[in-house]
Amino acid sequence: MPTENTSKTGFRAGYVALLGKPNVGKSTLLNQIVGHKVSIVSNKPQTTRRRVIGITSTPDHQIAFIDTPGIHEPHSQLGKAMIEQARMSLGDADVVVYVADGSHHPGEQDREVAKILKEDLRIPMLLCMNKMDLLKAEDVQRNLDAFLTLLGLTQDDVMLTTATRGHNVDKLVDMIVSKLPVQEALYPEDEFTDQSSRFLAAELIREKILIATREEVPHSVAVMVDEWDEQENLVRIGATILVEKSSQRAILIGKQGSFLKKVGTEARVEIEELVGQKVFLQLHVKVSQDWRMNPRILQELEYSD
Ligand SMILES: Nc1nc2c(ncn2[C@@H]2O[C@H](COP(=O)(O)OP(=O)(O)O)[C@@H](O)[C@H]2O)c(=O)[nH]1
Ligand SMILES: [Mg+2]
Repeated sequence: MPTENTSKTGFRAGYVALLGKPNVGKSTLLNQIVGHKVSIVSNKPQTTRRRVIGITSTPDHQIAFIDTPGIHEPHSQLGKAMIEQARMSLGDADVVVYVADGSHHPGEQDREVAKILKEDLRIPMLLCMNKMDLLKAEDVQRNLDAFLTLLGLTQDDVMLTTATRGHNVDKLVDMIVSKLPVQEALYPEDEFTDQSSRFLAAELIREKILIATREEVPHSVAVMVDEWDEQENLVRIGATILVEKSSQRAILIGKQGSFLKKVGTEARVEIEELVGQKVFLQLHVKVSQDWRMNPRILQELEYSD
C-alpha cells in the first residue's frame, strides 16, 4: 500500500532492465544517467561481465537500472553466467529499455534478443536508438522503422540518443518514469549502486586494461582485489590481474613494467574519486590458464553466484 505521502506526491519507482547486444552503449547510458561510473565502458565485447544496478533518485522518482552483459551466444562458462544474468533481470524489471545501435540496421543478434523479449510481453518496453551521432539524418527513419517492427513497438515508445554526449538522455528518463509504478523508493536516496567499492575498484582496473589492449587479451583478463586496507588518510589496495598465457602477462607488464605502471596510475586516479581518499595501488599479474572455465575462480571474481 502506498503511504499517504507517496500517493499525494505520486512518487514513482522501479527496476528498469537495459537490454541489447554488446557494444551498443548500455553501460555508457547508465553512467550518464546515474552520474557515476558504476559500469565500465570500452569498445571490446564482454566489457560488462555481470549484472550491475545503478540508481538515480530525484524528489519525484527513483530508477534502479539493471545493466546486463549483452545477450549473445555462450562459448564459455563465463558466457553462460552472463546470459543467465540478462534473463534474470527480465524477471525483476518493471520496464525494459531495449538499447540498439541506431546507426545500424537490426542484425541476427537483434532478432535473437527480440525473440527472448517477446516471451515476456507483460513488461512495458521502450526502445532507445543510441549512437545517433553516427547516423545520417536521411537514414534515421529506415533504421527506426526496422527496429520498431522487430520489437512490435510504435513511434511513441522510442527515444533517439547519443549516450556519450548525454544527448536526449533526460528525455529518455522522462519516458521511463512515466511507465514506472507509483510506489516508495526502493533504495536510500544517496545510494547509486549495489556494487561494493572493492568490486568497482577491480572493474576500473579492468577497464583501463581493456582500453589499452587488443585481440585476445581483453577476454583473457580478470582482476581480483585481494587487499583493501583503510588507513587514516589512505586506502591501501592490492590487486591481482589474471591472464591465461605467459605472453599476455608479458604484454600487461610491458617494457620495464611501463604498461602496468600506466594502467595502475589511470585506475588509481578513478579509484580515488570513487572512495574520496588517497589510494596506494599495487598490481600483480598472474597466469591462470583456464580461469574462465573454473567455477571456483568465477565465484571468487563475483561473476557467478
Ligand atoms: N559514437 C558513439 N559511441 C558510443 C555511444 N554510446 C556509447 N558509445 C561507445 O560504444 C562503445 C560501447 O559502449 P558500452 O557502454 O560499453 O556498450 P555496452 O556493451 O552496450 O554496455 C564504447 O566505446 C562507447 O564509448 C554514442 O552515443 N555514440
Ligand atoms: Mg556494458
